[in-house]
Amino acid sequence: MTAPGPEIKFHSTANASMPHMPARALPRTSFDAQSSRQSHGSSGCSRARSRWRAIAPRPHARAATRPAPTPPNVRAKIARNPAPNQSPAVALRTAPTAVAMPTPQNGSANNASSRMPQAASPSVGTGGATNLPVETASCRSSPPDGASTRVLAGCAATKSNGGAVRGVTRMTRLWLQSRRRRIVAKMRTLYVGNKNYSSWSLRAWLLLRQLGVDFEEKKIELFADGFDRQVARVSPAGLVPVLVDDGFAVWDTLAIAEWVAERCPDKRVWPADAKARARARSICAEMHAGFSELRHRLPMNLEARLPGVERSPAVQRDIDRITSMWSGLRAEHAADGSFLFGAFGAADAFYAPVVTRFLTYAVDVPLACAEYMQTVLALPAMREWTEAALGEKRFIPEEEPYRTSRDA
Ligand SMILES: N[C@@H](CCC(=O)N[C@@H](CS)C(=O)NCC(=O)O)C(=O)O
Repeated sequence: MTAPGPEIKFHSTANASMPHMPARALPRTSFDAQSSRQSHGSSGCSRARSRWRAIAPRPHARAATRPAPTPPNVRAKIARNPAPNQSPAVALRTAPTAVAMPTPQNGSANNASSRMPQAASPSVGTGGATNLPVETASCRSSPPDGASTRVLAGCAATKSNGGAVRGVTRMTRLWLQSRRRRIVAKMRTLYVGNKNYSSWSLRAWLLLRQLGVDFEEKKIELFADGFDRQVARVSPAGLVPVLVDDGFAVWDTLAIAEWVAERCPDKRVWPADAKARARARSICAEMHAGFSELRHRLPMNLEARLPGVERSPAVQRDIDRITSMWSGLRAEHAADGSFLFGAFGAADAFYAPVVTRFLTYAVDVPLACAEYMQTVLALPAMREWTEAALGEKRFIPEEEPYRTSRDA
């Protein structure tokens, strides 16, 4: 089997001499949550969820990860002088971050070095975003805006409270930021499936990697004995991808994209323009909820070349909708860059597995789409994923309606 290369077929140069493969029976694949539920019977959400409850953290486990309490004198000061628009209770809640900041008065990092790992260490399972005061710095170099300022409320309190916590030096801030970055890099984990087959994993992984978000990845082998057990440890939904950020699990690719957009506002998950942003969300939702024929009949399989697989009218309708969508968006955003909305973002990550499918099944596309496919395939992160996929040895029959082995 040849490695995927840029052999993209587009209308003007369609190669009629491609080897023709007989289409075999078309079982469903797992690349659709609904179909995988059907094919696995009871192996899905319900079993996974009861296991999830069984392994949920006990109260004492959560308590062990709480930041150290704010000293009484600082608590009193903060309660007397809450930040504007902040109740004393909120100021106090965010105080551990604020008081951990070094000050010119005490000339040291105070308790920062001992507190940082505690504040940022994984607190298993059920914590919400508001419990995570520090880690936005890990994927952002510029100050946050809008809703995200909430997570930096500790810093806001620092500035407006003055006294012992005013006047943090730039050097020290940078030191703290880089320290946070190192800690957080270890704490954000993306659980993915097999790279050759797992299209939803590719979407989330590509988005994070190409945007430069810090994370480590862990693979859970699809259709392996331990899959249900391993995935249930991190998500009640029983599917990959799952992003565990500081102990807080976010599952489902759309939710992961939104989480990253909120936590890392400098990473441009979505276009800056409101209408373009809405359109990008629309086509991601369309991918997420639709194109079921394409997904079932032409499952992602990066290392395979299957040019002869027959395409039903329903599959062709999905293909036509996608190529017309890509052509329209490329024409509209040509001046802004080479991706669907100019710069790379979630929309491109969501359609990346379609790009690979068009390559695997030698789908004939208009020139603008062929160019777009080249652009996606040339992304450093896409190359990295593809290389890893080609290095995987596993052949998963459940994902292979058209082959009996990797060499077939
Ligand atoms: N709607 C989910 C779909 C995730 C999904 O279907 N993942 C597949 C792998 S690509 C999976 O975990 N399959 C395992 C199974 O069905 O047991 C998302 O957007 O993340």
